[in-house]
Amino acid sequence: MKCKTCGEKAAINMRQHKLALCKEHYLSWIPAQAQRFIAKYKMFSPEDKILVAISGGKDSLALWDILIKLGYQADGLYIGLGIDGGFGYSDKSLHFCQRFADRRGLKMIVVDVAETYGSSIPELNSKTPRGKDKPCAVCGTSKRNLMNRVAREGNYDVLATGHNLDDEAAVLFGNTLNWLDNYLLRQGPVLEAEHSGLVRKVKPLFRFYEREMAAYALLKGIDYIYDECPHSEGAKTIYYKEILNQLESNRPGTKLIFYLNFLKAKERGVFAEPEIRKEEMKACESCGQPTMAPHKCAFCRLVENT
Ligand code: Q46
Ligand code: ZN
Ligand code: ZN
Repeated sequence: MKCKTCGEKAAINMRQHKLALCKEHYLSWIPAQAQRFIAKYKMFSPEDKILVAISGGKDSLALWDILIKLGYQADGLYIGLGIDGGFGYSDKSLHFCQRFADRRGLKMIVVDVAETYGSSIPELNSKTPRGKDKPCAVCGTSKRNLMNRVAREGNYDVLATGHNLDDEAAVLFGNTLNWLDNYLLRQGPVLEAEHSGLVRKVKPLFRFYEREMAAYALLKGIDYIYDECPHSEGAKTIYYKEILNQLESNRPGTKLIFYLNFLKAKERGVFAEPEIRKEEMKACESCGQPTMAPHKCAFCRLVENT
């Protein structure tokens, strides 16, 4: 297989795009594509201050790398969840993020949940009525609150996350199987702030396959944590990813078509907009962030319960 641009030996063959590229041309193709998507979906401009949520995994570190290469002002945000899993998952992931930032002289903000709020995510979870379940619901609530808070306090214009096409297609698959129209309505590469206290969220990698991001990180020499969070094991999204991979291997491009046609259907107004939102949100009595709850937001109730 030869590179389509220079005819040298290809480093990657992307059947879904009918495109093979060598290392050099792949490493310039990915940022150029990312820039095309950033512009097409009006994610942000060079004047905007971007906060990138980083986990130490390949996607978020590749995203940060690409944004810096494209000349954007992007700082990193690492949230220390205090997840051990028997091999120090959180400590390890912090180490990869810190090394990435230090080597490139980038600004990284670290919020350690246990240091700031007195309990780690598994500890906060153990004190809830469903404390024996996985901590993912508590983790999600906490991450959303903290990402928004840091972005607002630091005057960032936009929060960028490293979700790739496989992540997005798997979530879409689950939302569609269960016909969760409220979730479908709020799924997309750009989530506008529904309230002045919320920051815009964007997913610049949403059109890249997971495999393309792994290849980018590898060829670019980005060191990242290979281990997944121990609580991700057995998650439904992993099962959905496997099913989508089977479909993809028979018909390359299936995931991309599934997701892009969903976005088109949304644009055509297939999903009705609910009447609620903006006006009904109030400031949390504790942290001041917008919430639909009557007094305190879900995160403050979690933290104050302990
Ligand atoms: S939610 Fe659950 Fe993830 Fe949090 S506890 Fe781990 S698997 S990190 S995206
Ligand atoms: Zn080439
Ligand atoms: Zn709050």
